[in-house]
Amino acid sequence: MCGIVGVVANSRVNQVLYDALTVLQHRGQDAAGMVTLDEGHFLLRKGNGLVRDVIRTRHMKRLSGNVGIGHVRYPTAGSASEAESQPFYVNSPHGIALVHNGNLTNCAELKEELFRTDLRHINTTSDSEVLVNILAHELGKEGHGLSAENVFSAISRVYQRCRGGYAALAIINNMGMVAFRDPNGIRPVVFGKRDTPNGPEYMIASESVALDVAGFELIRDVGPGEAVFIDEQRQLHTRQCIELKAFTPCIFEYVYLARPDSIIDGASVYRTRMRMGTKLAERVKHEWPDHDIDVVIPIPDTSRTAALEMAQALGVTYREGFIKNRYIGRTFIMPGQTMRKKSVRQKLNTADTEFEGKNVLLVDDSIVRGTTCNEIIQMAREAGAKKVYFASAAPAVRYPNVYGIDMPVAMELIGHGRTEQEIGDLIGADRLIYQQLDDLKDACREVNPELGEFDCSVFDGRYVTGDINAEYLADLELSRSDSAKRQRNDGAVLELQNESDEE
Ligand code: PIN
Repeated sequence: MCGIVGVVANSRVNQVLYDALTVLQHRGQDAAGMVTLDEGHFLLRKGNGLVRDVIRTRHMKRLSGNVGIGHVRYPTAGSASEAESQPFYVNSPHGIALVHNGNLTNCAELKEELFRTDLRHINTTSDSEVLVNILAHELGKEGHGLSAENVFSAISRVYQRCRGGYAALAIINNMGMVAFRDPNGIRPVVFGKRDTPNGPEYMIASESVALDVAGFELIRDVGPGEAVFIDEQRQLHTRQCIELKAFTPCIFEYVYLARPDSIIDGASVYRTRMRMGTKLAERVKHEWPDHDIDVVIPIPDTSRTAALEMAQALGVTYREGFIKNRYIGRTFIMPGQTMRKKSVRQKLNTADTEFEGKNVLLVDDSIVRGTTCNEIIQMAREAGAKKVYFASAAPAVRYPNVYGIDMPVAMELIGHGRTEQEIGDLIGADRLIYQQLDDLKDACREVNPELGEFDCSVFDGRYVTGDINAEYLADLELSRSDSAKRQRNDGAVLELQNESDEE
């Protein structure tokens, strides 16, 4: 998962971009970067780390220009190396800088095509480098002077070639900025406007919260298979560039990825999480009418919204029993179960009074690997709980994600191939309550009735793009497992050291 933002303004954009990136930081903490365009020159700063660590005052001083794009990365495809931080740049045609959130599922074929047919070399394992080259190649076919029409016809061909879930933003030198979103609308991206005495300014971003902080008014989401182009004269052009397929936005954005104060595809993320809590309470009432829950305790932060609603609907006390250390330092990328366990106790502590002698219902947004909830249940018992029940605001995560969320591979998911009973036993809960998938979908649809189907692949294993087979998933297993990451990160650590040596 990554965060992207772009601004076309009438004055320097570096600060607006920086602020937006910090607001999108929850979408990725591994790398950050920004490109601005000043009188035909692209100015770039990117690297591994948080926004505040990568982009310093000395960099801001040279990031001049009224147009720019920014990125925060959580690695999905490719490695976590410095070379794969974004934006990516290609010099031909025109000069293009691009940021991307998502994952191209046909990346290997595209890379091959780029090399053999389009005569373009890809120097990293990042699918974003592939995407910028595909866009460049298609724009190149449009010739010299580019109009909105040329941009749209190039994007139509990008949509025909690129499969998967992706939201991307590109600056085309001397032309403007273009945003596009995969034909299923899996990854989110919105755009908004603010008026200034010198004319309108536009922001395009992964989440509406970025627009809010900078005073841009949300216009709407970029539609699936649509393109939004803002030209040099600050004229906004939009076009449906490929026949509308099934619109299936990623439901996991509502579960956990997005900030609660964002509006995604017309639905307040906060409100959807409230409904998830109500639905969970209904399930308890229906399946366990004689429950003996004394207190509902959220596992901070995301689950608070659902837990509070759940407690209210059940008529049970809500208590903050886990306190999170807000000042915890950056934990370097440490795959592996032992480190994960240790980091839970560094992050969370119990307020024992809220557990002693009580039957507690702990609520989390989801259960992925099951390692942290296992640890948390033990902590609740050590704090004196009589019984520890566990509720997940999302259904069992059973399948890997191929559309840009850094989920573990199937064998690392506690829900893969296991029944709810088996999962409950493994995490050590006295009872486990999962959200039902239809209830989760309804929780979102009740907030925006125009929402229909979703990409729910991590829950139901149905990959909406129709191109995912066993072979693809086996390859994913090889490249994304904990051990594969450990090998790659050895390299990444070296690069981090090089960076600090230089500065
Ligand atoms: C919590 C986010 N949320 C917590 C992410 C843990 C799964 N995990 C998914 C639960 S917060 S595990 O918003 O960052 O506070 O099942 O993999 O152990």
